[in-house]
Amino acid sequence: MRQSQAFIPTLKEVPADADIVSHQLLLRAGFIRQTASGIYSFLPLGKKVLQYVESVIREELDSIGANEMLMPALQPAELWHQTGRWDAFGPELMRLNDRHDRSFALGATHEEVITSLVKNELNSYKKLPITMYQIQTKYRDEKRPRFGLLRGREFIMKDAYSFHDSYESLDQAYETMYQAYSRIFTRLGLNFRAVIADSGAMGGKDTHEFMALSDVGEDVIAFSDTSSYAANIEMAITLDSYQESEASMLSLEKLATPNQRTMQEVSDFIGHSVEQGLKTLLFKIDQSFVLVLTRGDHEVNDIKLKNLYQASSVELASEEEAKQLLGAGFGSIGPIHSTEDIEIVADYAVKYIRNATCGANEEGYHFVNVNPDRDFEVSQYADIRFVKEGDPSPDGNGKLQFARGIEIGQVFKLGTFYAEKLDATFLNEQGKAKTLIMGCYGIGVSRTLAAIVEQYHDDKGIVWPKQIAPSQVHLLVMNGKKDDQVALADDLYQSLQSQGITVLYDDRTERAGIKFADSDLIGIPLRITVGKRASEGYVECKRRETGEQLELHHTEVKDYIQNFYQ
Ligand code: 9G3
Repeated sequence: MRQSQAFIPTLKEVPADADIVSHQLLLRAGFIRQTASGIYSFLPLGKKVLQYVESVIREELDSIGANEMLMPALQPAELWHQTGRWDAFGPELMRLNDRHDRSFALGATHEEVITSLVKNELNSYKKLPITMYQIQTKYRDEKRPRFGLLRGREFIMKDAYSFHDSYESLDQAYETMYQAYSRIFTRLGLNFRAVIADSGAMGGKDTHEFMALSDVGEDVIAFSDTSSYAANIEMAITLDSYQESEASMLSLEKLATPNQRTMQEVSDFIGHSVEQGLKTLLFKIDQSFVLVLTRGDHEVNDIKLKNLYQASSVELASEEEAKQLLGAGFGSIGPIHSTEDIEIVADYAVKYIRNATCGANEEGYHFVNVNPDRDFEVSQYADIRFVKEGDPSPDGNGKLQFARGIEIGQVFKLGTFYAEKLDATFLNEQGKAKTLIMGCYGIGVSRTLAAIVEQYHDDKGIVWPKQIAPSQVHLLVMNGKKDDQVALADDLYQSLQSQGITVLYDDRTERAGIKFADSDLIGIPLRITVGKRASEGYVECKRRETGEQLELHHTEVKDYIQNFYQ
């Protein structure tokens, strides 16, 4: 591609409304432009990189026998009514009416479409298992689109769906797809972790998320520093390696603790560590109140609470409700109370606390020497806390560390949720109609592109990994007015391309400084500069990543490039 004919509008300045590096650089290097909030155009260089990312995905999915197809973005509302998701999803699901006033969803995902398609076309166990995938534009009307391609309202996703006659078959497909994802993200050069995740509203059981490690990631993951254990923080667990305390139980006392509200304040006031405190929170789980207890230094994990109760809603009660129910505000509530019995659920760590402190359900008073099971009854002990850095890894191997990640892929075992709703069955060997079992698998393609830039850049611009750079060589001619330079550069442009090497040729009449700055921004791994020594046939070769450069005779250039890319 000649830059004199190319559409690569680079920017000198950092755009004001871009807060993360990948968003800034993709704009400045002329890869994308925002059309509306959360909606982007991919300019030529951005489209090229997108193509390479997609080709890696296609190769790996085709190699495991998945069938590429393409489904419509316009989805009839009826399908979403059948699965109950038309109402389950609110404004995030973009909807429109056609000229006959029939309702459609703009596809946020395609479980409904693919399941209804398979239902009508596939009816025998002989045709199972089968996996279909597409690389297609998705629409989700995010409340706060931000971070460029990382959280857009129109984005490109590879979504795959597998259909099975048994859970063993689903397990195999899940494992195969998991391995394919690992190969994809490894080939794309990403530093990623596959983490145990929460299947949430998706129903289904197992699910893993593929996280590209990055400080701008929205998710927090916990992983062992010495083993392969890794989980989304919502799901991360630790070894309940609490030991029985030898301390003997002291007698319960009520102390005045004026104006002491937080665990830290009360603990300091009483004179013991915050681990000796009993944190009491009043939750509304579905419609009933539950007192939730954790050790003073732990945090309640509402996802674990939700999964424990299989609840559809879990939220903190208001201070008003706490006062009505327990007679005190948040800083003074506790599990020892006289009101009608409220269920008490406690984290395992609470079981082993001796002589703890907790609110006395009276403003400005706390109990000390509180002992669970003696002074109050716990309906059930469970793992309901967030793990902390340094907690033992649940496999007993190492300690947990935290990192932030960008979710670039997820694999789900869906089970029969959609097939039941859409009555998608197949005839088994005995000729009996059975409900299809499904898996679904996503990769955020445009998000992955941004995650790569987050992991591959320096202070001058993007530093593309070799295998997905918009071209292999960036060829610059220093002075477009010098015939010998232009002649040599033109000759190299033709000869390299004839060898199948992709070249971005900066043949513009810009001055050298602009060309070098743009080249650093765009981030092509290898730069060939034709300058003063063109008359002797020599060019300069510079590696973008390391800055290493050397003079080469133009006859050596091809081998050097092929060497660099093999
Ligand atoms: C919606 C909207 C947003 C959504 C969904 C539906 C997330 C929705 C979960 C998935 C699960 C898998 C197939 C590929 C891999 C991920 N956000 N999810 O279903 F209507 Cl507005 O998309 N789908």
